[in-house]
Amino acid sequence: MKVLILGIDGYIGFPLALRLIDQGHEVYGADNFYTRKRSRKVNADSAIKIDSMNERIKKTGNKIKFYYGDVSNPKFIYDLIKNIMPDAIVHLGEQRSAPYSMISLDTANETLIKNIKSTMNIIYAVKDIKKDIHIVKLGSMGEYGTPNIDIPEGFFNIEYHGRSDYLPFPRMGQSWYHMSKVHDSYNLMLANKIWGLNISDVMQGVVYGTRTGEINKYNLNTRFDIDEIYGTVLNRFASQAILGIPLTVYGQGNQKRAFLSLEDSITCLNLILNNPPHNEYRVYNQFDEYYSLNYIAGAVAKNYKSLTGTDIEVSHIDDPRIESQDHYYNPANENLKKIGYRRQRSLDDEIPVILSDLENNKKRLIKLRDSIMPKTKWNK
Ligand code: USQ
Repeated sequence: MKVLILGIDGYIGFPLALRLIDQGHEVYGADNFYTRKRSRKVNADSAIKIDSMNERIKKTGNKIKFYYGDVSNPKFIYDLIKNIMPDAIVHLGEQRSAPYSMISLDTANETLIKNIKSTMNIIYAVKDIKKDIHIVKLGSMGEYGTPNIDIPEGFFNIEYHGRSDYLPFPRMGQSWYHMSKVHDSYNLMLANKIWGLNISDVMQGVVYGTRTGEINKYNLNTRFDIDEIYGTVLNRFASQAILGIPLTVYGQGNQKRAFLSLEDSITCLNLILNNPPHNEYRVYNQFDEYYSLNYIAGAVAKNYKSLTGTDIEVSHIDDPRIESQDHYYNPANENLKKIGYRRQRSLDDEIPVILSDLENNKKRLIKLRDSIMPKTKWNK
């Protein structure tokens, strides 16, 4: 396959590129290094050192063809697709932080407009240039929010006032970032309805981990964020354990979220690429298991204790977000299982590896200490 990865420099994009070149696919990638730049803007950085894109490509034996550019620029996307004529596009090139989108009107607009525009550019370019391209779009489990009923994969049967229909499941994002993904999903759904585009919309949970088989093989790290803006919860807890900071559980910690390891995330995207839909808008809920935040904090503390013999404190700090604290949560993830997904790495497989990688990067972690406590508040 010829695969174009938009956002190839990111946490998921780069390990996915390594997996695909390892399997003999032709890999093309685009990025404008937005996350590298924005992360520095909020005085943060990857806690694990990453190479420049040039160095990365050299270490793969020049197997990736890279284009520098912004996916929210229509001309860039049209030229890219005309040049490459890919079989599949994996769109990971969006602003991906919920807290960043909540800093100000500027960052909210930037997130909404750039994210929605980038997906629209892809939709139109695919429709105009090569309609059979498989669009794999990274959405978020957070699009659904936390309804008091089971969460299906995208659609559900509903009866109302004596009539029934099969409709999109309500989307109730809890940040402007998550709402940008909701808008993307509706736009993709419409693009399939009117032009028959082939779309896999991936509702991904929170990803954790530092490694995949190919990261080890090529000795090439992916970025790892731990700050309050770009760091996600389990990766942050692991870095706090190494720094000896009490783990920052927001609020009561009974909030439940869907999780999967980096290795499993790459495996799922690979399975999705190998199972393209035909004239279909297909939704995958991409996660392995769901856990409460208290459970995740407990798992990090337990693994830290068994590695070092030291107890780590779990603190409950004021929740900077507006989110349900104690709620029902039961999402389905059957569609990935149907195409062959089986968990490869569990929490207890992965947490010791993360802790050991972070211990080896302790000097970098110490420099990032000030970026850890949450400053971005939803109600400000
Ligand atoms: N949380 C803490 N302590 C922390 C950080 C976060 O308790 O130090 C809590 C949050 O309040 C939230 C949960 O952990 O309830 C998840 O937060 P997160 O920052 O790990 O994840 P989130 O903001 O939801 O976004 C991340 C990625 C996003 C992806 C999403 C999947 O940044 O790109 O779409 O995970 S999901 O969470 O399923 O929506």
